[in-house]
Formats: sequence, structure tokens, C-alpha cells
Amino acid sequence: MSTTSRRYAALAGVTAAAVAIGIAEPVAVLTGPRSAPLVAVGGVVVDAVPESLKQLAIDIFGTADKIALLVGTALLLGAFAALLGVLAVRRLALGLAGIAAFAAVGVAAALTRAGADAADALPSLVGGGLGALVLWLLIAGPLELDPWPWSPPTPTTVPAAPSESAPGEGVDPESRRRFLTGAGVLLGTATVAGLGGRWLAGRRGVSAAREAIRLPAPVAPAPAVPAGADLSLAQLAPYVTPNFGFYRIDTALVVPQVDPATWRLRIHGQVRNERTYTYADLLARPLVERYVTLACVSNEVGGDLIGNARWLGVPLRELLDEVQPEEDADQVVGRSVDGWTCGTPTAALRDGRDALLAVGMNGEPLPVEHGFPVRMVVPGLYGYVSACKWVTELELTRFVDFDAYWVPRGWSVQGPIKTQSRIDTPRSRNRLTAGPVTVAGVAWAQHRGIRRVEVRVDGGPWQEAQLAPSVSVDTWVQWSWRWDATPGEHRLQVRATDTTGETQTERTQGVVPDGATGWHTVTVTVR
Ligand SMILES: Nc1nc2c(c(=O)[nH]1)N[C@H]1C(S)=C(S)[C@@H](COP(=O)(O)O)O[C@H]1N2
Ligand SMILES: [Mo]
Repeated sequence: MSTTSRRYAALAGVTAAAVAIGIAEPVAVLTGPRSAPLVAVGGVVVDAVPESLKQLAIDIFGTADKIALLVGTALLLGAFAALLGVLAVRRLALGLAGIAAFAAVGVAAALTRAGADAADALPSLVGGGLGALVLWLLIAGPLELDPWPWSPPTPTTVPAAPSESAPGEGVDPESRRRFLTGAGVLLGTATVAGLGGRWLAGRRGVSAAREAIRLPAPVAPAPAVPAGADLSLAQLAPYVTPNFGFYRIDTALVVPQVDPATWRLRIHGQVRNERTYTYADLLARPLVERYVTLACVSNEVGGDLIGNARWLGVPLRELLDEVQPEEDADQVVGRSVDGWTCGTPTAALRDGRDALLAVGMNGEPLPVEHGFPVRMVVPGLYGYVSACKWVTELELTRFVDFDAYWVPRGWSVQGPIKTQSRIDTPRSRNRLTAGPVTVAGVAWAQHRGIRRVEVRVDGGPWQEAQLAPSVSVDTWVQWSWRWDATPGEHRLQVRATDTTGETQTERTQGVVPDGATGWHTVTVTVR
């Protein structure tokens, strides 16, 4: 086949795939965004890829890892589609079989996602069908090139007929125009359908329902933030993290849209008294409001996957008292609408700490990407073992009987937050002038509390920093230390000690399996 011919064939293949993917999107508006083939297959990939690869993706792309995955998948798909087009010119049946195979993968992915039903097969089926139709149209149907610009077959026995034309020539110009116009119109339609479908899906989301909610006032309001808790320094993370700046970590490729009107929480498993709660049930209960600092186990030393918010919710202890867990049910499995699970020690939810089934965050209903309408928040435990967003089920079970989402992927069963500290100002590579410099940052050991923070310069003696006041042991604290900076390059380090007397270890460990350790180190130049 000539290069030109291959190009036309590849265009046909890519057009067919684009139509398949694009048309599937508006169909998925009806069946739910997670049934769209790109998202469904991406979701399977997210669940299946080895942890090391996923961590690499997070390291490279940060919280844009999801976009990177979708773009990567689309590029890979484009390459395969081009190949299918080339195959289809040789034998149409091969190309059609390829599209059928892709549709089958889409169907399988959509049907195996948590909470899927038969209708979720529809976007891939409709997309696959129309994709096949387009492939036929462009390669063997009314839009076909006439003739396909074959280069003469290399003869083996018979001498070649003299090739009268360069590859690509000899195509009827009228048919070429038809082919290219057809492909262009189809690609445009696919794009409009795809983007339009996404847009519609967004409008069908729950943001309107969320905005209509008026949260009741808490019977137990959060303690006031003490004066001086926030040192208000440039570069220093604010004591309370605003919702828009709060880190987001989850496995959801599209943010679950959970209607509070139909939301239910079922507490079941090893309980004497299984119960189901509605959103209205929760709001009708006495609500408490607490500041709790949430941290991700994937937070590197010095990283920013941590935030502090004022959460409004129902104490989980009260709900567990109502269902009466059996004595040996040492694990509460939180299950999200999208099938994600976390395993929290039952004891941590009943030992008196402010573990909440949260409905509010910083005075607003939970933002959709932070778990609307309801999530868990447990002081002292990393998010992956406790902070289930879009939670719909709590199942009382035993750790020996069930591994939550991240456990078979190499993460620890238990995830208590490690005592940590971070230098926020100055930043690495900041250029400073000699003289007094305020070194400041945050330190955290949720539910134990921070007793002391120390700073040292160039490996010298540890010097005690000043701790700002904080609301409770469940939040981070800001610290500051006045440094008399001298010219040269300097290395600043910080370490924290919690109220149990445990000092943050120097030993560096990566985030897997239970959180990073080591001292945050910042190198600056003073002139
Ligand atoms: N449904 C669901 N909940 C989840 C997760 C998830 O992947 N899916 N990730 C957890 C992790 S690892 C963390 S650190 C916190 C982060 O909460 P945030 O995104 O509100 O900051 O959510 C937790 N809850
Ligand atoms: Mo996390």
C-alpha cells in the first residue's frame, strides 16, 4: 500500500473511532458519565495499574494525573484506530472486527464498574455500531475513494506492469473531495457530540441541588480559632484551608454526582440492628462542627497533600451505637458510590474522638469533589483508611475478612498519621538578604497534637521554634522561628515532636506503604 493510501486509510480509521467515542458521550448523558467508554476503560486502568506506575503518574502530573490518563488513552486509541483503518482497506472485515473488539472492551469496562447495570453497555454499543458504519462508509461505502490509491503490488513471478502514476494519483478528484469532506464532517460531528455530551452531563450534575441546601446550625459549634493561630505570612499555608484550595485525591475519573434526595447510607454487616439513613435524617440530628486536618498518605515530606477545614456532621460514634456492632467487628468499611472502599478501625470511631459523617465543609455543603453529599472525616488517620467521599455504605466487618481498596495495592492496613512538619517560608532556592528572616511552616500529628517544633541551620544545634495556638490536637499548628541569616548558601531543617514525646524520625521513607518519613529540608541563598 502506498504512503498516500495509508494516510487516507488511517484518516478513515481515526474518523470511525472519533465518531464511536464522540457519539457515546451524549448516550452516556442518559446512562451516567461513568458508562462512557473512555471513562469506563480509564477507570479500569486506574484500578488495575501497579501502584508504582500510579505513584509515578502522580509524581509527574500531580493532581492533573487524571487528565493525563484520559489524554494518553485517547492518543493510544488514535494510533490503534489508524492501524485499523489500514487493515480495513486490505480487508474491511478485519477493520470491523477491530471496532467490535474495542466496543466489547468498552462494554466490559462499563459493566464491571461498581453499581453498573445493563444500560451502561449502551454508550459503547451505540458508539461501536456507528463507528463501524463510518468505517464502512469511508472504506467500502458511498464515501469510498475511487479507486483506492494502491501502489502496484510487488510482483514475484510476473514482471511488473509499468507504474503509470505516482502513489495517490489516479484517484478520481470528485471522490477524493467526497471522502475528505465526509471525513471532515464526521470528525466535526464527533467532536461536537463529544464535547456537547460532556457539557450536558455537567449540567445534569448535582451543583443545583447542592446550592439549594441550607445546612442547619450545629448544636456543638467548632471552637473559635484562637487569635494568632494564623501567622498570615506570605508563602505560609493559611491555618484554615479554603475549599477551593483544598487538595483533592481520589480514584474517580468523573466526579460522582450523588443526588441528596435519593442518597442513602446503609450501615450493615456485623451489626445487631441494621439501619438506613437519608440525607434529611442526618440534617435532622444534632450536628457538631469540628476543625480537622486531613492528610494524604501519598504526601511526600514537604508536600502539600494536606489541608485543614471546619467540618459539620454527625458523630459516627452515635450512628454506630444505634446499629450495635458485634464485638469482633474491628473494621468499618466505608464504601463510596463508585465502589471505592476504606477500612477504618471500629475503635477509632468509638473512642471519643470527633470522627464525623460530614455534610459541611467550611460553612458550605461539601463541595462535589470533596464527597457531596456525605463523607467520612476521622482525626488522626490518613484519608485512604478513613475519609470515604460520596459514602453510601458502612459495613461492619473484620480486618481479617476484608481488604479495602488500597490494601491489595501495597498500602498498609492501618494508616495512623505520622508526626510531620514542613517549612513553608522561605522556599527552596529563595534568595534572601542577610539579617533577620522569619522561618515558618506547619506541623501536624493529628489527634496526638504537637508539643514542640525545632529548626536547625546547616546541621547545627536544634533551636526551638515558637508554636502558634491551635484549635485542638486534631489540627495542624503553625510555627515560626527568627533566623539571623548570614551570607552564603544555607540548609534549613525542621522536626516536630508530638505530645506522646515521639520526635519525627530522620530516617527517610517513601510514601508506600504507610506514609513518608524524614525531615523537610530547604536550601536558600543569603546575600
Ligand atoms: N470515594 C473515595 N473517597 C476517597 C478517596 C477515593 O479515592 N474515593 N480517596 C481518599 C484519600 S486517599 C484521601 S487522602 C482523601 C482526600 O480527600 P479530599 O479529596 O477531600 O482532600 O479522600 C479519601 N476518600
Ligand atoms: Mo490519600
